[in-house]
Amino acid sequence: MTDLPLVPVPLTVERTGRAPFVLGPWTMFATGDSSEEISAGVLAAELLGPVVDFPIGLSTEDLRLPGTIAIEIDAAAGPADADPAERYTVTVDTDRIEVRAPRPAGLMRGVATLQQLVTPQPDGSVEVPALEVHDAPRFPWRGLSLDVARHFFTVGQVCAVLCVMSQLKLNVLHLHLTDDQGWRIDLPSRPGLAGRSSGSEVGGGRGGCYSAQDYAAIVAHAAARSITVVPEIDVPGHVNAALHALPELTPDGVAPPVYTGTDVGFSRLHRDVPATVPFLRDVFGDLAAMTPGPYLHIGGDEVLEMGSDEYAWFVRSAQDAVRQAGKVTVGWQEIAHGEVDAGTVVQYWDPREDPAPFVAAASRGARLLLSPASRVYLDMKYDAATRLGLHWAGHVELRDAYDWEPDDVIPGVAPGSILGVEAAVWTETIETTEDLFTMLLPRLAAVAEVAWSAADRRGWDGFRGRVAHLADGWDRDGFAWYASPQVHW
Ligand code: TNX
Repeated sequence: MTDLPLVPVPLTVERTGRAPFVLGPWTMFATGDSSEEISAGVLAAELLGPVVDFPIGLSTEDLRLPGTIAIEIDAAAGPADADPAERYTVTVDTDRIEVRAPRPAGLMRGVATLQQLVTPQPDGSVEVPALEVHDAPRFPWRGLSLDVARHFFTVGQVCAVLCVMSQLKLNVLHLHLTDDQGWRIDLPSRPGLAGRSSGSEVGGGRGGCYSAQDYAAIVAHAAARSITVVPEIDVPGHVNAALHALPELTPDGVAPPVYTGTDVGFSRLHRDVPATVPFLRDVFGDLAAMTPGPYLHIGGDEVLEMGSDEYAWFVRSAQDAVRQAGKVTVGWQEIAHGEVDAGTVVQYWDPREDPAPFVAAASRGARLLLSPASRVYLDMKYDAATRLGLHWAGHVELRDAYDWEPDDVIPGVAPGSILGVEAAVWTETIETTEDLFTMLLPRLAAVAEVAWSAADRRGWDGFRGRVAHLADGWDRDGFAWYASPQVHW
């Protein structure tokens, strides 16, 4: 579709045949004077600076001057029939570049496109080919779920993830904040909880947790890139860390020990324990107050030792707590065994399960988020030789993460019920920044293209050629990546 190294591939790209724009120390960003435009300009300068190797200035006055890269809100920019939320236009001419979009998020997506178009030349100069891009996403939710519970990842590490996400136009960071091995967020209503249950992780390492300020910093870094943070507190299973710190949540009042293994399904909350309802109300209330985005994730997965009535009661109670806190519920696919409200987001992950419950939920107005494990679980090994990762859903090589069609994942679901696609990286085996990025890259680029690009615009042959060009940027930014043998890097 295009020879340009753009991932995800845009809706339309047209080369104009004119001479390229040449960047130099004289180049300036010029933005409108709203704070959103200035923020987009600052982010653009931050993204392009390392590519060109000289600082690029920013002005709010010289929008039309030659040599400028204009960044401006323009209601008419982007493909007219697309949702205005993230659509954008990038126009590169010999003496000017314009990035225009109806909304700030679109400006961010346009800047990400521009970053991929900047091409260092053999003679040391830096060019952008003359062209016009009109672009908009296929799905409004293009996410990555990061498990910070099995192994803890610091604010700095999460910000590095946000950086690579924004380069790929992903717009949702889902943080799996609690699990059997650790409770990673300090909440005001349960001041001792994180303190008592965050000092460990899988394998017995140091663990860690986010203070309210840490979490606010993650949210702010995400917002600067027009990325929404969706926090998850996993109930009613995966709660050993909560039970360890708050023994009043157990029937016998006895705290279970810290857990550092990797089994799932052995811990649970109890409907008939009096502390349970206040716990749900308070932790989701706290999380809502700390989270500007509209969604809270209630988990709901892998509750192996609970009757279906009690499970359905938990799904009801957690959704009520989230709604009372003013947010919309997201839950793993199992919640479709309970009563799912219209508008609730059901996150599909396990292809081994009968799809009937989530097909029914969708027909009653639930929205589906697709995370099929055999495609987008980026903690799966690439192949048998991969040092890290699990393989319960098979091996996930780059092509597996790329070559699938969201509309075909769940037979019987109308395409209009699909809200988007989300990759997930569980961290039972993943400990360091290098581990994390080796599992994310290049597969996150594949998932990003599945989620952003129109079905008729993308294809494996084109993708494997284009993705090869991203590796220079990953090296420049210090992100480890896996040299999949399916690509000529
Ligand atoms: C399943 S996916 C889980 C996680 C594990 C993951 C490992 C889901 C909702 N639950 O608890 O970490 O598999 O791949």
